[in-house]
Amino acid sequence: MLVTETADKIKRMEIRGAGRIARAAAQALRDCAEFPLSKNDLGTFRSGMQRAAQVLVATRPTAVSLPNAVHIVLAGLEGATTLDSAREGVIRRAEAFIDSSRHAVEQIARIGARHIADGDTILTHCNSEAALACIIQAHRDGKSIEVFATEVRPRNQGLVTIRTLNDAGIKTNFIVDSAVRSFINDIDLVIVGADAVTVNGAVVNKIGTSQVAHSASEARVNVLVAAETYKFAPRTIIGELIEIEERPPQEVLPDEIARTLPHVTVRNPAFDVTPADYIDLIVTEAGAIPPQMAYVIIREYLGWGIEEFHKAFEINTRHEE
Ligand code: RUB
Repeated sequence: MLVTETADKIKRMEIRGAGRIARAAAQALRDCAEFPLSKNDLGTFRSGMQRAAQVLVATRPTAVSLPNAVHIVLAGLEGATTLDSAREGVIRRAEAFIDSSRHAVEQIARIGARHIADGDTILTHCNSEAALACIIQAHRDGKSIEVFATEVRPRNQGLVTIRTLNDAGIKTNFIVDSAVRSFINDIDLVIVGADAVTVNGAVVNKIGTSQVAHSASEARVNVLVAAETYKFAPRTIIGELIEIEERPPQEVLPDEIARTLPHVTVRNPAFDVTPADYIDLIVTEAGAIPPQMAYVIIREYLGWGIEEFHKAFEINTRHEE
């Protein structure tokens, strides 16, 4: 698929969910690397790949999986001295990323399922491949479980979730988002996914996740986040904030109604931030960690330590002098 086509599908949310977005971007870069060039030289290839990366990263600002995936794939350009080796580097990196992303979900499912007990009632919010994989694995392991799934206004990702759970044969209750607190005392465990995990263990996920986690914390229900290591945000080490995507108001209120309400402004943030205090465990493919250990993942699995940032800063400062 062409880069512009993939970018368009991500923007329109035809491809959605942090893991799927990351794999689609990697696949688009892979296909782009194979594309014949008008000028067959390494410089043209490099700048073409950089431009493609920018187009993909600009589609949705919150899911850190997207720039992380692009960064991992473009590392295939490093050290390449010929066009062929650069092409091969990008293709190899992209395929390896897609493969490892799928394996990561399988591994998260195995680890996450261990934290689900026979007889548990689980609440999930939005549609997370990683979170659902844990729930489905527990069901496959023979545990008797029941799920509460939220509707997820305004884009109704809950419909995708209940279809998947239904197809897996899991007993599921479908509730509106505002009913979470009414049912929280029936819940044993909350499992959600993540679009980004910051260095201090806060989790950015679908709008409403923080309300779910707050209710769970108040009711002493454990909250488990299923997140691949490439959803951890390296630049939060230097205090960079995760941008929260604000989507079109028409998703919430149709224009014909909005037009009759000139004093009303519709706000439509797509994600929110759940502080580490409300999270018990983050299940990654490398193991289950308390949120406070997020830095270890950023350093050991993504290879970004504070020293790298210091080095980068020194270089920048020298340039500015
Ligand atoms: C999707 C969402 C999901 C995370 C994790 O939001 O918030 O919980 O992306 O999903 P949207 P996964 O529908 O706006 O993309 O585990 O599949 O990566």
